[in-house]
Amino acid sequence: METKSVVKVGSRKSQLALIQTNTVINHLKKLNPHLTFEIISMQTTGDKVLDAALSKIGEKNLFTRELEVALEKNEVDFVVHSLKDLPTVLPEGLLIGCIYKRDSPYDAVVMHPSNAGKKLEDLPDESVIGTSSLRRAAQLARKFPKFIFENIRGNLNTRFKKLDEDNKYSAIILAEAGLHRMGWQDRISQVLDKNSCMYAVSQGAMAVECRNNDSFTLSLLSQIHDPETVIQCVAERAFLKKLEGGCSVPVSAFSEIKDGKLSLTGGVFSIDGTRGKIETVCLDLPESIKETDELIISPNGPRQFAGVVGNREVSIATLEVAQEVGDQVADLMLKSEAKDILANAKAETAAAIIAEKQRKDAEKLRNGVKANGH
Ligand code: DPM
Repeated sequence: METKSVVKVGSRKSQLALIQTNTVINHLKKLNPHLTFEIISMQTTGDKVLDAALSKIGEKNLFTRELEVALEKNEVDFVVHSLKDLPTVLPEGLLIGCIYKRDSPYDAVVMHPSNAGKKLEDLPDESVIGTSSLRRAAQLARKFPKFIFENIRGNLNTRFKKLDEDNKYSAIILAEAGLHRMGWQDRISQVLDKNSCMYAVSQGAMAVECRNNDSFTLSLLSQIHDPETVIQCVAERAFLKKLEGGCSVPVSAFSEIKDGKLSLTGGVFSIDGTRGKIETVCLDLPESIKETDELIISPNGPRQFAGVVGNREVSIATLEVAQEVGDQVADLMLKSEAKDILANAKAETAAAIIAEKQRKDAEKLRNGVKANGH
């Protein structure tokens, strides 16, 4: 196996991305003091296109593509992502070498300063709630039909500025994990439980992507692969993968490991939140989640479960169950009215993508005309 003394790490340039990258690097440094880590940061399409909702941009790997190209070209050895931003199907030759111990998977409400101390239920009718997540808007519209949901984009710093200074939004909804990582936990007014808003698949977990033939990096990352997080995220990702969802449709999840069982609840909603379907599957996990004899290495590189590898701590048998739980929830959905809800949501999103493209083209044309002095 090739060894290295310098490990090159790709990251997005946003403050949150760099905080996440440094968390992973600092943990690895502690375990491997002889290694040096060098961060190579870059912008992704998701960072550049700030005026449209993610779901309207129409690409699955918005926040990851440029970094994956750097991996493919050997310019970096691994890349730290928010797992929820990683598509369920990764480019050939790349995989998730580890998933770091999950932070809070829940969504949190951040109020406009004039509503400090309030909860969503205290806000008046027609309050504007800022979110560009279809999943959050759909679920909250079910619970609070009196609110108006509006897009808010930009990195977390920009959103806070918009909330506090524009006086347009009464509150915005963000992942609790991101708020904690940025040190903004004091602004959280309320954390949403599974009855008001189930989280996104893999929310709160960070994943590290690397090349499937890079055994040095794979064994390095294996040290910080968190067994419980891996099992839950594989189940959640298998569910999303089978539904062929992404950030383009309102799909949500809730998973738990208790008394040797893994349970996953999945939710599928219409964009306006008027329709929804929730299904749960619970299966026994194998006696021990540890691999007893063989490591999960097949002739074609490590075996993957929704893009994730196992290690000595998480056996193939365990990941097979996790994948089965996700598949079964998806199968129940596809046999129910959720199939129709999903198809409609996908069609609506596809239409919104076309409308967004037309808006952009018209804008370009107008700007072009201006530039020509007409
Ligand atoms: C994805 C969504 C959002 C991000 C859609 C969703 C939120 C989009 C928005 C797939 N990625 O959750 O339904 O509100 O406009 C993102 C955040 C984090 C990772 C920020 C956030 C931090 C938390 C984590 C953006 N990706 O959700 O508030 O590591 O899970």
